[in-house]
Amino acid sequence: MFETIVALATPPLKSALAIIRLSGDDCFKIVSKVFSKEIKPKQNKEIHYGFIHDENKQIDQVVALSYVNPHSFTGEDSVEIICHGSTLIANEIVSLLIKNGARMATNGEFSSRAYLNGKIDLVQAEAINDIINATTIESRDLSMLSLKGETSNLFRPIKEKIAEILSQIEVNIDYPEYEDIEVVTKSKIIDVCGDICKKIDNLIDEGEHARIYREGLKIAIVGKPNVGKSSILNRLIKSDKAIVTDIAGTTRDIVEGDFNLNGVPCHLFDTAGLRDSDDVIERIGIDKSKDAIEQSDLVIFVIDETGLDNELYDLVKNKKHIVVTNKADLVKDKNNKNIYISAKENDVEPLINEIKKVMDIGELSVKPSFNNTRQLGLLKNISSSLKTAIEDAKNDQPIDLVSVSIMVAYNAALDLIGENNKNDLTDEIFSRFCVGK
Ligand SMILES: Nc1nc2c(ncn2[C@@H]2O[C@H](COP(=O)(O)OP(=O)(O)O)[C@@H](O)[C@H]2O)c(=O)[nH]1
Ligand SMILES: [Mg+2]
Repeated sequence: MFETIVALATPPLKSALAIIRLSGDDCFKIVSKVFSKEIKPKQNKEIHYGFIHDENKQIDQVVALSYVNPHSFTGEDSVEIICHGSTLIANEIVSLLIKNGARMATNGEFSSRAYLNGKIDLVQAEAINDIINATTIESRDLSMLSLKGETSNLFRPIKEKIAEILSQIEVNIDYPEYEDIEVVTKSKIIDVCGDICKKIDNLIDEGEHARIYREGLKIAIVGKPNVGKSSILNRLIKSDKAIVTDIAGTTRDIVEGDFNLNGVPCHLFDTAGLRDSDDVIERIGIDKSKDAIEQSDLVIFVIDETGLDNELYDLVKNKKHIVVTNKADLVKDKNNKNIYISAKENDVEPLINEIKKVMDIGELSVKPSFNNTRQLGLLKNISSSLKTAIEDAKNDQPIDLVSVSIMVAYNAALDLIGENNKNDLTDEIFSRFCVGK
């Protein structure tokens, strides 16, 4: 029994058209109550033209599309109503549908139903959100691969391998009397788990790399007052956003700006220059600068022709950072170790190249990857659990202890694609062995 849910699928703004979506057992019945004719689809995907009315009052002229389960996004009976894009009309129709028995959908409820009904797995469900939020072509392309199921497909054989070794161990433990079962030796466990680990670690590396294309980078520009931090931000974002003056302490609040670096969305923070100050407002700005350093993935530590201040450098030396000498036009003796730029002369290319180098940003070869925090966390969990199993096997620990760690890895593997609760290991065992013969 699927309760019928309804929601406006387009933004609540004035536009040419708006789409209202319903899903659930009663959606044809509910829409029929407010539509000029009964919607009784005989086949999947029918188009119905008519009017929405509340009792005798006509609300809008619409087109309704009906999808018969399981041939819909959610896998349930569904209707999409395309009405005129007035927020007033769209809200009136949604209210009317609720009055007639539908319930307002919660965030992501259509996708979550698609997942629960087995139309998509968890990685695909996450990809829908990622596609909506993508701001670069590269991140859209990455998410598309996950949506099409290619990322999950990459992982399924690995999950199968974990299931296989685990079920072999369990069968050895639980049914020692069956002679035709292959005995799983500890050296086999070490080999198989080592092999799987290599594949998982590779997926982690690729995922971490792809992640910056999807999530972007936070970069803080810090340094003494007047070294040219704000000028550098303006050059990188190609706009005069931050105020530049020769008065030290000009930037007080954080100025933010975005630029696209080979498809990686970079978010810059230009900070107040770090120095001891008695000015209350400037002090708050300096504290905010320290927060920005904490939060960023990369710090650009700017110095000028006067050189590096060790006390300030201590604040960033433990973060991933680049030291860059600005005002190169004023530097007489350049060495080949430092990175020299001149914001004034619009020469910031060496800095851009260094950011690419430090963050490993090149041409992204778009391929399926697990690239969000949840997915990468689970992959790391699988890898470390398998490594524990390998260690335990090497130390000749009892086989049931070894299998506990592999079980943890297997559960994380199921969680990754959202198959937990739906699948249980005994099914897996019995589908592989004729134990009950
Ligand atoms: N000669 C020279 N002056 C620069 C350069 N970059 C910035 N400046 C000047 O240095 C002063 C301070 O710049 P600003 O960007 O406000 O520095 P901030 O305090 O670090 O944000 C301004 O007068 C800029 O015009 C540069 O590459 N060369
Ligand atoms: Mg400034």
